[in-house]
Amino acid sequence: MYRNNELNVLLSDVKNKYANEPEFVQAVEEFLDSMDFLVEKKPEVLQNGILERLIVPERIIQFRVPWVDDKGKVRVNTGYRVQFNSAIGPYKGGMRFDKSVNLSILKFLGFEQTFKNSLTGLPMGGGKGGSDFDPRDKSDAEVMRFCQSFMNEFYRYIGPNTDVPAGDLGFGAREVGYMFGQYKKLVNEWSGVFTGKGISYGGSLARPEATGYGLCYFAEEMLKTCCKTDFKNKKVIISGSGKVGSMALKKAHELGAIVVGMSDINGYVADEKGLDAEEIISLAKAKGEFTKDYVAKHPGVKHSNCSRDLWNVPCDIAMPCATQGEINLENAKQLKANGCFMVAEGANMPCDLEAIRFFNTNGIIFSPGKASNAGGVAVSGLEMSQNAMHLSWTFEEVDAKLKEIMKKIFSQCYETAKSFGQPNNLALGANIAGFLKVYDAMMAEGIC
Ligand code: 2IT
Repeated sequence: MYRNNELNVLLSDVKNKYANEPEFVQAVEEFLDSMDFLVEKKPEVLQNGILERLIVPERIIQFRVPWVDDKGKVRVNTGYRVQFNSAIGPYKGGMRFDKSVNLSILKFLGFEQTFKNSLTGLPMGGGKGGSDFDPRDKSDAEVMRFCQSFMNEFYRYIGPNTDVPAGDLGFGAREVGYMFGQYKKLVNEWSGVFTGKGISYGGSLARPEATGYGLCYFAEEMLKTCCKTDFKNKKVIISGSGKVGSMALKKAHELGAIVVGMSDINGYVADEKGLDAEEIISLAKAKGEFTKDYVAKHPGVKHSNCSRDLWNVPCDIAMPCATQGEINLENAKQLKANGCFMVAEGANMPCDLEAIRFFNTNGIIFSPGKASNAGGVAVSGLEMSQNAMHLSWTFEEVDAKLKEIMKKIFSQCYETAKSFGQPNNLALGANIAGFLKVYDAMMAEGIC
């Protein structure tokens, strides 16, 4: 129950209306938890239907994507783009290709993206899209035909100043390339309409590293400011061996952490002396997964074929980098019992609401993905700037800017939480700081 009754009514409306969208309802509830503190200090936030407008996407596009597989059979998937909020800039956010994709997941991701993008300080609105197409068991030619068919409809709704998609789960450089190529053909214009592009056609250096590196830069600030320590000799566990997890592993290792456990879709491996980071990174890069090969090469290593069991491995710091819904209350309690004192989200919403509330009331420093994984979209924003200026920055230049942005995001979250009498509640800080910029813009732009 919130102290503010309007928020109670709003939450119960959201729960009724979107009962079949559990991920979206979780994202809204987590956000309203913070709004309860804000409206006490700034009741005008409840005027002009700002919260009611914020939780409804400005536009949802849904379309048929027919394509022909390698056997000549016609297949059909659904394509989506949720254009959530454009108050502070063009819609910006990734595309997810996975069997699980549905509107609940894309709406939760688009909603969170709005505040994440606001926190970066760059002019980007929030959006998310994708398809229930699974690229993992498809040939390159099938993926290309699918992407071309997708773009034959999608090109009408995007543009460098309208909506700039990028990658997410199941959507990497290959998919960006095919989509970008088809867009260029249809519109007859080269523009920075996608980010995460290859370096040869306008991509930014350090974009592949950005989310994982940014997560570690953010975590460094948490360690320094909230825990008066650093990464050196801290035991870290990381879930997920995709782009985010493997780059977080690389940077955490570089900063002196001992990565004692890591998972992929097939299970996890653990070694209290530290895993071989270089080997994992090269396996993960080649195949997107590593545990089976790692166990074969290191027969004595502790492992299980249940990825979620990773959270039973004793650690100081946990970095969930796989996907939503990885850590529940039981996992959170186990982490605490084993001595974990910090959880930094690299994925979007990997911890459920009960787990987050447990961390915040049991002395575990927690950062929400919308703050600590913002490095990816931040470098996407830098890619848009480079494209607009028709120039390219060096890796070092981009990395330095990324670090600066992550530091600024941390201090916004930290200072905001403190000013609301909730020190170290970085989720509250992220929600309020991310919201206020969007709020100001929406107020200035009138009711639209
Ligand atoms: O969740 C995310 O922030 C992303 N998938 C990156 C989005 C982007 O536009 O780079």
